[in-house]
Amino acid sequence: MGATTMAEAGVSVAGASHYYFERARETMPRERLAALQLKRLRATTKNAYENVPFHRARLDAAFIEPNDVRSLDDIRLLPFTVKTDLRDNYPFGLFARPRSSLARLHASSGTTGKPTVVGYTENDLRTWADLMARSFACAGARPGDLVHNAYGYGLFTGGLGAHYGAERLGATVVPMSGGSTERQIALITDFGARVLCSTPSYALAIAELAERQGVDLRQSALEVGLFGAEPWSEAMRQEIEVRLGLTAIDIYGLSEIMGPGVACECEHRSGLHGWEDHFLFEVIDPESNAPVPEGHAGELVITTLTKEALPMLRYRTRDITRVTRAPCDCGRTHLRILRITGRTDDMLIIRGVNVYPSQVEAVLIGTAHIAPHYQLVVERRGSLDHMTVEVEVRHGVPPDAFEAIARDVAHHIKSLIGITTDVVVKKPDEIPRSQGKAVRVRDLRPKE
Ligand code: DLL
Repeated sequence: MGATTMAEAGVSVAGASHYYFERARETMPRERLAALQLKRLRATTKNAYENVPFHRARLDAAFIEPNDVRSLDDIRLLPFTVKTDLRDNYPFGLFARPRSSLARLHASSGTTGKPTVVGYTENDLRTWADLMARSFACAGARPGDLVHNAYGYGLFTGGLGAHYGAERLGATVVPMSGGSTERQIALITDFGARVLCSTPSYALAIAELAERQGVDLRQSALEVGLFGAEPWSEAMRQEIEVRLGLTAIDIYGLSEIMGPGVACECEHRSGLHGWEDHFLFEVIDPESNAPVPEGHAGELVITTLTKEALPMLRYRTRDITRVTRAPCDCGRTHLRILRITGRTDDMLIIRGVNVYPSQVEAVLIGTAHIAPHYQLVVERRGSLDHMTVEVEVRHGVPPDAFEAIARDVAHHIKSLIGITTDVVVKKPDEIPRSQGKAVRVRDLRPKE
């Protein structure tokens, strides 16, 4: 894959100066993009069919051969792949290449049973670094920038994914990983990082400790943050921007498909460009499995188009979003995935009302005296689910104000989301802080 198109960088689109890592690819006319996708979809289906017995058996059972894929709409002939398919074929059963020819493995933390293992060939790693470099550039990072990488290194794809992408861009990386927050603050300040990579919840934890230490990160060199790996709200974005003094950019990805860099916002921040030369995106109704019309919400389904080691056919991400193919002012032609509002498996049904944690977050962050840290505790009371919202006051709020704050928060949640909740107001620092993905829900309901 020809990656380095630095010579084409800094070109002008509609009067504005835009920087692309791979301009020709990123601004490719949609018809050409579709033709490239079809060619690659056929190759991917062939790779899966010929090299993964699991996929071959399922395609055979559906009487489909790779040659039957003649148009992009024919993707609907292919069966879906779900997370349990990876677990059932643990550890390497879905790999299309012998383990000995792979360059790297990553794995999910696997809170429920076996971890999910993913593998990469050298080419897969090269593509991943290119797409992460493309995402960095799209977000506003530039060659020569200092990138402070606070995504966790190790089996999680965040750390190494961002690391090699930043290097590929031509930036200087500080491979910090998560944790040691005090040290993070010192190095961000001393080295003069312009770009910060972390989960949005950890970015806030960094901001908070800095404020307590009397370090004003708004005066630091930080200008751009690439935040992802967990759902976050527009309200959270504003909070982070105000407290860190940077532009907060949303970046999306998942290990089963690659890792970070599947999609990323540009400076216009009106959806995340999904890199369609390497992935085919669909949005379906998670109940009926039928495609939803463009712009409607549904479950994001992704097919990899170039992955050698782990081709994925119609992977059910469980992430809920909408997409638009309308042109973007940045000149990129790749579709935009709107902010992920939650996961099908995160959805809570409280007395018949469907609620995502991110909706509660949006209400909390707009409320006076409340710090942007919270947990939702879900219990079964009789035959009904009940939610307790645990919030934390900002420093300096006196305990005799807690009761009124609790009433205020409960009232806002009731009027904006329509559910009745108990609200427990805690003192500063009583809600656990994350160094990676925040734990937003404590589900105490009996397991079915
Ligand atoms: O979280 C990869 C990643 C690392 C993405 C760093 C962005 C930055 P997994 O651990 O496999 O991979 O988790 C993937 O996290 O299906 C979503 O539910 C969620 N997620 C990731 N990015 C976002 C985002 C990485 N920007 C799962 N907004 C996905 C909302 C996100 N949810």
